Amino acid sequence: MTPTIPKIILDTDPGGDDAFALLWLLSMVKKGLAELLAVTTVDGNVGPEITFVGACKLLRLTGFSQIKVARGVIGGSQFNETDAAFLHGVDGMGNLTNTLEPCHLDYEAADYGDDVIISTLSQYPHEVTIIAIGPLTNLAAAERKSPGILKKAKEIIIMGGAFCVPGNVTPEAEFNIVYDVEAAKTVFSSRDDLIVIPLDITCNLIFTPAMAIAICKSHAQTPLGKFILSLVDFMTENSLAWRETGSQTGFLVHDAATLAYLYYPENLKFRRGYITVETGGEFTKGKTLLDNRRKTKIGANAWIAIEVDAVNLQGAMSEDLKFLISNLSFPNH
Ligand SMILES: [Ca+2]
Repeated sequence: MTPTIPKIILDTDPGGDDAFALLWLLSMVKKGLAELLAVTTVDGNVGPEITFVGACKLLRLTGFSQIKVARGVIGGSQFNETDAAFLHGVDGMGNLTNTLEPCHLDYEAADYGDDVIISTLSQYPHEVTIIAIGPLTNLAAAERKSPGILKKAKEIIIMGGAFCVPGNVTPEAEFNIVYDVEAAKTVFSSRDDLIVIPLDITCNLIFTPAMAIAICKSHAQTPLGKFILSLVDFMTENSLAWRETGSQTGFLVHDAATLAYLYYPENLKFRRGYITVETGGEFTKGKTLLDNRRKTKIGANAWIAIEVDAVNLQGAMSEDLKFLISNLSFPNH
């Protein structure tokens, strides 16, 4: 059987690490190895209009402004503590988006993420891969509006959850899950073969300023080169301040690990399991749980990544980003 080019919806809340996931995916589009049908933005790291504008500007920066962008469904969050602007910047991307060309799409006129997911999965049943790297609000809204629709995806790859490591928002909870626990519960109930990339492995993916310099090399003065270098510096400084990487200089590219599942799976190992989400705990809301007791179990809803080859994963990402920055379509970039 000849492999087919993956048709993809990227559901994202840019987000410094979202930016690297999107750029890595665009390198695959550039190579003819991905068809990016839509970017559905979502309320998360920063508010819904800001994630929409950020995604649009990144697509424009890289010459992909023809790709459809959807706005996030409003009102999903039950998480009242904070967004993640303290880590990612008030614009989600290092306070750098004001240095980029203006947003080319109208937020108010954009379709909502749930509607785009429903229409796209209906148009291409069992052909579309959803990569979900933000809170699961849009996916859950689609499932509630059209029960069973998420089963029409070919596969759903989720960055989210923390099982045997501390959370990155509360002691127990990872951001994408705790930001909208009801959405997470809905999505984890939607099918039995979710692909879940948790904090347990993404906390090993420290992307460094030296890697960024190597990627940009002779393109350091181009708009994309400047953006990458500045974003990595910003994220690194904040990540160190928030002890995200210990003493290691760099920042965690959590979301980019989803791309490895599709294109470099040799870098990941998985186990089966039934993930449940704590939706009501006073101290543990947003915690993701697996039953590791040595007793007979029936049923599972996910494949959960448990090991990563961080060196080779980031090597693959770096080489593909080099390809992207060296092959942009317009002469002055
Ligand atoms: Ca994200």
